[in-house]
Amino acid sequence: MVDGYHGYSDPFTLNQWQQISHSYTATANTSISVGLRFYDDTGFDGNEVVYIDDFQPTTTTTPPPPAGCQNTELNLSLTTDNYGAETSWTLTNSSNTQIASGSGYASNTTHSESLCVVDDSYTFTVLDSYGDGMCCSYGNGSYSLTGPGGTLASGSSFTSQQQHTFTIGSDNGGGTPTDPSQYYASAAGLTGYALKSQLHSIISNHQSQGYSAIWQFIDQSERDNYFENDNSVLDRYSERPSSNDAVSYVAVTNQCGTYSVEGDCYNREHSFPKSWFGGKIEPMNSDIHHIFATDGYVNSKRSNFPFGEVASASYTSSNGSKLGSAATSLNYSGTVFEPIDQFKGDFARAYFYMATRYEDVISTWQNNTEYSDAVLNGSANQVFEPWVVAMLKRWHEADPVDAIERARNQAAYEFQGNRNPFVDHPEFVQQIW
Ligand SMILES: [Ca+2]
Ligand SMILES: [Ca+2]
Ligand SMILES: [Ca+2]
Ligand SMILES: [Ca+2]
Repeated sequence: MVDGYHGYSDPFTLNQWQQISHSYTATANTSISVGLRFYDDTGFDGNEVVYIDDFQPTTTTTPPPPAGCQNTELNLSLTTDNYGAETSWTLTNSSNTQIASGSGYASNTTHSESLCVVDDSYTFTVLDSYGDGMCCSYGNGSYSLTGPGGTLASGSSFTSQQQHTFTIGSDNGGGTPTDPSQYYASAAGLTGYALKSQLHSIISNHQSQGYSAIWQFIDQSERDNYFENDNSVLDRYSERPSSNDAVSYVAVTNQCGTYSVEGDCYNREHSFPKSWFGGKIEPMNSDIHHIFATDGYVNSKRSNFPFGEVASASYTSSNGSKLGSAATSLNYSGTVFEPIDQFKGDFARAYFYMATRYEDVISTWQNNTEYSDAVLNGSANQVFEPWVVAMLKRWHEADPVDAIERARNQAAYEFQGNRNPFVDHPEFVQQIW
């Protein structure tokens, strides 16, 4: 015996094998004696048969600490919440090979780790096995991964997982996020419709995930982590930003379904109505940048009417979204739907995205319906009728980009592979329109 007694069997587990192990760190090359003891417990009268098999001493050599990283050193700092065991992470390279990972963390503790990586593109994924992220209902966990060029990935509040992509290369001083710093490089210096066309090239290679995957996006990334901060579905037609919601949706459970009143279920709203682009045509029909989780009933009230400012409402949702006749200041007469101020800019930037992503096909869409004609002007560059340009710019300026939209844009990028340029660079709107 070199280290006392270790590794007891469970006396209540009978008639089956139990594995018992103990590791011992020797201070020098030496011989070690291993002994086994059998205790007389209840029911053990000295005539029992005990089998011992597969005794396997193994040696592990701990490598000496590396004498400094010869490539690029990244530093991970991870602070767990009250459920540290739920947190894990992986780092994969451009061949999708996992090169580092971590799990099994103690709760409410901070772990620091240094990673030595070669030049490549990487995906850093943080996972939460329970699906409630690392913050802030049960403690305040967070993580950040930094390289010589600054922060490559950071976060705290998410659901099941959060992913970050970045590139380590000698040309950029050792680590910059792929998004969005390099994303718009080819548009540098451009303005006007030349800028818009270049943005079109940059964002046009996205991979449609299909309309059913929109449910998954909502489940993963369209949650209220901002207002009630209760992880319910963030529904822009029912959310009351400064008071308690009348309607609250549990992700997945409350997917539509049929509805007869507001509050019955949430669905996938094409903020840019699908009839305007000819129906269920991909990739428009499943493009997450203009599809939002909204109350099914309110969505049906909105129908395919243009967005606008309402003079006199015939219907008002629980958060004040209105359907009614257009305000005279709008320079449009007809029925319009007016979202609340908090989300007007969100929808405006979704429209600027549509005008840019689909500039190669959008000029014919005004022929599809009465309302697409009311909104679109038949051009590939300006895209919108003058009253719409004026209104969207007004909404864009009055409701600037916030953390909700930034997080959604990043999630959309990870979901389908392209970004909304007007969330990343709000100044592009003025430069183009
Ligand atoms: Ca809410
Ligand atoms: Ca609220
Ligand atoms: Ca907003
Ligand atoms: Ca028109």
